[in-house]
Amino acid sequence: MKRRTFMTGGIAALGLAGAAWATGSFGPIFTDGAAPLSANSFSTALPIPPLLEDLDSAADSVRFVLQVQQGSRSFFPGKTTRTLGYNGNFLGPTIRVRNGQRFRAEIKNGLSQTTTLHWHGLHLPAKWDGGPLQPIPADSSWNPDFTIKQQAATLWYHPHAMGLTGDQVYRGLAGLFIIEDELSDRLDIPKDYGKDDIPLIIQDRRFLKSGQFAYVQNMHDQMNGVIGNHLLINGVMQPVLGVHAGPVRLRLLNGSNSSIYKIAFANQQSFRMIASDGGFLERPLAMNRIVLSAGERAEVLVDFSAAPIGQQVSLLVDQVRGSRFEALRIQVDRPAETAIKLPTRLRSFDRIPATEATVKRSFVLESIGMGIVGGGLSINGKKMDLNRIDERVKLGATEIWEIINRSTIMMRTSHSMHLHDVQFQILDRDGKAPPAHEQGRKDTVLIAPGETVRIITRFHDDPGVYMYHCHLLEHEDDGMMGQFEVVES
Ligand SMILES: [Cu+2]
Repeated sequence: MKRRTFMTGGIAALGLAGAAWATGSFGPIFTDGAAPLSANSFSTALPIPPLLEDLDSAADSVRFVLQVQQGSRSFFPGKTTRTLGYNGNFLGPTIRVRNGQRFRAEIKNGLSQTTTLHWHGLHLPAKWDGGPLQPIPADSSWNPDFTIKQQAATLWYHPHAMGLTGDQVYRGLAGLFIIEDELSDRLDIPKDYGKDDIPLIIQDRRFLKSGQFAYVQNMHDQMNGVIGNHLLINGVMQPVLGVHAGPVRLRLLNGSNSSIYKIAFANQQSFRMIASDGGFLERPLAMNRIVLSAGERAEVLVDFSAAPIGQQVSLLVDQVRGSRFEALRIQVDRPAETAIKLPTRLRSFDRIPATEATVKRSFVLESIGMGIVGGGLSINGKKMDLNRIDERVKLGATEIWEIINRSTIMMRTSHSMHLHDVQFQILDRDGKAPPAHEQGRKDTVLIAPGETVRIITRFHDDPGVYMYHCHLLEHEDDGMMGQFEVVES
């Protein structure tokens, strides 16, 4: 059964201002008790996004085609929801590449509006970043061409057009981007995609009674993000995944617009985290729950070796402000198919010393002039302006960025800071070293209300203009974004 506590805590946490907005028009949105809610009730097999066909026959290069298109899907019996997808109705195929390969793609925009395609987490030349500076107008194509220069990691792709990101992602535009390398080949871990190496794109949605998505409905949604009351895994509600009685690797993506998820098993089963946003950790970390903010990823290993055939384990996803969902049932349905001896060490990891940084910058995330024209969400008191470069970074520099979530009683929200082009390391949270699972490579980091997080990164190569922004997509679209230019000195 789904356990629903729709908006509990959410409204309470908002205080007076939130309550005032919340009494406005939530519109005809399905909530508790509104039937029909459960389309599937754990009868649908978890769909696995297919691996996108590489159209290039050479080993050292790949070429992909993605068609951005409109579609529809029935999330509820008798209701049709208008959706967007890449090469399909909702979400997109998984792109898998190897470090060192030349990467070419053709992105065909079949929509009636502009889109872009951003490679989230990829280190790449600025002109192929796919941010708001690289629009793909309706009925046109975009042909990125660059070399993968990055270690194995679970990344993703999604649109990033100015002011349209949240809406287009909500309607279905997102997919996984997996990089493999010699280390991921060598490690004795599950790596059979779709069998024991399972991608889980976790998202939530709200629907109107008509069956259409209920995207931003009011100012409350804009300021706090759109929090759904239905949970999707790989685009479906309440799926079932059959696994072997052995180790299984889950590649978790919080692909929601603005939710922060606490993810755990109903039986408190422990798992081992092996990778963060940008690749493998130094060693597997035993955990029994993990928090992912919007845009973050984690790879975890779950060992079902001791589970009897037929055992069922539920994956629970808690919205930090909102509902708890039984998101996925995992059923051990066959004997072990691999004899993997999970490693105790994954890789050596060189932490960037704070002393290497020559430049320190501060970024204050806050709301300004609430409710007035030009007000809303900002970074350092400024809203995103495509005609303004906010920060100039010298090519080759190592920098410390201090990110401050200046929350107020009126506007108390977490943010999810994302930098394009680079993977960074978290130096500290409010002056304290981050927990072990946050000590690996990161491109997105949760900043709690009132918290200050310091990150460090090297801006190696590739001059040009990139974005930094809050990955709560309603915040990003409201202007909580800026541009940094990597310049040759
Ligand atoms: Cu934010």
